[in-house]
Amino acid sequence: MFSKILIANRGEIALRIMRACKELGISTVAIHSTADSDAMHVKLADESVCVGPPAAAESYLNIPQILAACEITGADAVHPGYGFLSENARFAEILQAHGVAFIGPTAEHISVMGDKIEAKKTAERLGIPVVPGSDGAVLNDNDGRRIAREIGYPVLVKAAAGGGGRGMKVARSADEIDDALATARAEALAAFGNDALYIEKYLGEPRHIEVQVLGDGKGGAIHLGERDCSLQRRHQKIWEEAPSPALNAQQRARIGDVVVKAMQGLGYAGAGTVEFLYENGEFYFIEMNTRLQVEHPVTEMVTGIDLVNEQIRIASGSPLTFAQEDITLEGCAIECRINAENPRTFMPSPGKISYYHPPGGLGVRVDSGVYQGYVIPPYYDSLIGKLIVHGRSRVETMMRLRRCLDEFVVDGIQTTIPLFRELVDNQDIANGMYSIRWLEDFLATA
Ligand code: MV4
Repeated sequence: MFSKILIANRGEIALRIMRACKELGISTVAIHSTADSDAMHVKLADESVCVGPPAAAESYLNIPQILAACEITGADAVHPGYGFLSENARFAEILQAHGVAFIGPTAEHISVMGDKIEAKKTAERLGIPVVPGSDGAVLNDNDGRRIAREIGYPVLVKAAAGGGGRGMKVARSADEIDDALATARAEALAAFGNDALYIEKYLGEPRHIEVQVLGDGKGGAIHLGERDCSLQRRHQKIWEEAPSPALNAQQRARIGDVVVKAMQGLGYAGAGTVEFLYENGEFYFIEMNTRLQVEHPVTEMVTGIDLVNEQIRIASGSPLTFAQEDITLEGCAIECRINAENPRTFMPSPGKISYYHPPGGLGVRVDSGVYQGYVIPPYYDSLIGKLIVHGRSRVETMMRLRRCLDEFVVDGIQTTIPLFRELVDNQDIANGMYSIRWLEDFLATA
């Protein structure tokens, strides 16, 4: 087992990872920018190293500085959290070359899943159902037109280097395909320096359902059920829940089984998430995330399993703590992302938290990196915390969530809490009847 872990992240996720380290008896090193000297993750770590100025490119993404911090402190492993360097294959490789373990999958698996065309080919080869579409990259505009005609309109043009919705264009008919290809290609080149495109049948109103997996890197893998992350705005999830209100036990077992077999075939190591669009009772693979995700706590609440603890054990070469038959899903968990933003416009709202009172009680978890008197810097993601509520049924969880939102006080800045107070009282949300389009429609009309 590792003796000292450097956490290459900030905010609530850095705290989350430190808690797992502490329970394993592992000492912790925080890194921080000059803007984060007063951040909670620095206060809670055993040691801390300043790695650069406020801009993430020069601090939290600064590989030479992070390597130096490992060397200075004698850290034997790095946990990257989410975002920043978490899906950077080169970072994983460089660490290993310097004798520091990367707490995550192999650089090879990060790299394969980072290329959405490679990821889709790999998924298909491993028996995962994919969205009907081009067989690999579109060669040129002629090829694109032919493929779109064969798939049948509407189609979606996607960037191989994309993800998170960037470089995507819908073509509703043959009239729109040339424009979609040209625009997507230009956007992909500008954003990623890679203009490779692929085409898929466009699904109109799917749900976003993702399956959590753990692999031991030796052909062993288990799944921990799914999360429904359909409630999002501009590809930013705001509400996630487990289990999905749209699935029954048979559907869950079927997709879980497919994903586990694929991860066993891949020899996947660590925590991963296989993302699907779900429409008319069918699952279609879109992407795989090779990191711990923001919304991992809802899975922890319904399974009772500490995913970060498992990640650390796996990276140190230990076997999985659980077999598939040990995994049972208990009740329902919902996560609300508390962002320092205007709850209507989503404009960032950094500044001083003049008063802070988080909710508590049975089935309540608040993962946050802030405290009363803390000044939220303007340089980073606006996520300041997550409210995760667990109950025996979805109805109980919703009642508890409403109570927690009433109890939660964050003064001095704007937050998304008032939006969640609306959602928890909405009939569609109460019924679990929502697709990936629901929130944007709601915001446009409410
Ligand atoms: C799609 C789709 C509809 N049809 N693919 C958006 C981000 C990227 N990860 C995949 N995305 C989508 N792919 C086909 N063939 C709709 C989306 C999509 C979406 C997916 C998941 C969650 C939210 C979304 C919001 C808009 C579009």
